[in-house]
Amino acid sequence: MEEKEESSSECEEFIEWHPEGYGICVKIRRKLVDFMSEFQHIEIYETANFGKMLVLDGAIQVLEAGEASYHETLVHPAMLAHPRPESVLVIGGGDGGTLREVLKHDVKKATLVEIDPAVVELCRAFLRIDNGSFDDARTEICFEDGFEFLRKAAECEKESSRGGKSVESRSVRGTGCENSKYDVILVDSTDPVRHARGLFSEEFYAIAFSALKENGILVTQAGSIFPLSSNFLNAYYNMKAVFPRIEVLSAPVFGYAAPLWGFIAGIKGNLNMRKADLSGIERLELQFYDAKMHDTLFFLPAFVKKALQL
Ligand code: AG3
Repeated sequence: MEEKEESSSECEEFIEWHPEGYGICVKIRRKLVDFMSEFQHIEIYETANFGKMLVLDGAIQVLEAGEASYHETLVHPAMLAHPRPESVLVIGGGDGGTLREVLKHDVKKATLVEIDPAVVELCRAFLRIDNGSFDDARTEICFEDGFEFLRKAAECEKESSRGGKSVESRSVRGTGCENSKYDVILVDSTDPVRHARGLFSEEFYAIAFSALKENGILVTQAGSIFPLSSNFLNAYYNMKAVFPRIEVLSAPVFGYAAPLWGFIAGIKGNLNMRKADLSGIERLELQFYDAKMHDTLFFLPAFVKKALQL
């Protein structure tokens, strides 16, 4: 296939329409990947002007030039609010962007639970935003449904507290990496459709709550906040039913058809996300998030506060 000029009118366009009747259109230089996996349609493009782009089932997940604000907001406020985040669980995140940011911290173990091995394989080879994080010694990758993974962990835990049968049950039912508790859980999923729907349910949040250590934080990407989406509201109320304290963060994510993207943090125990210790922020070498931005992430448009009764 011939390389095309950026300015060429022959460039193709990729359009993602939202059901509400608006969308985003990106000029494409060429398609690198077009693959139907067991779970979804995976496409990776080289765009004309904004780097590579990952699309799953027609929804843009990563636009290289815009992914920093998404991944940095999902990861760092929680990691900095925790005094010692040693054990981190990432659910979804098969492109490696979240893992890359997590590993900038001094963690002992980062477990990635991704349902679709093809996403990891293709992103590792063609998207390449993981910065080597898939091969980091602290990384453990499980190809499994995130909800199932945590459900098994909860069963394991119940059995071991009943009489120490956990090793047995682990070898029968699990992959072995579900047998621990986490300081931070990050849900980097697709929109709540098909296999990802459960990751926004009250039942999932309850299981995730018990998979956190005494002090822990779960952060999920939660959809568009402006316009205020039903996806966001569902996640918000389901999480609120489980966690004693929650925080809403929002950031502009270039590549998503919404000027503000929402993230919801559920806090367990004695942690204060707004007053996180930001002294280590400089050494993280970030593109979007810094100490001033930290405060900004917690400001919400008035109409959102009103809708959430804040
Ligand atoms: N996951 C959240 C993407 C949601 C985008 N939705 C959409 N385009 N309709 C992003 C994965 C990045 N690691």
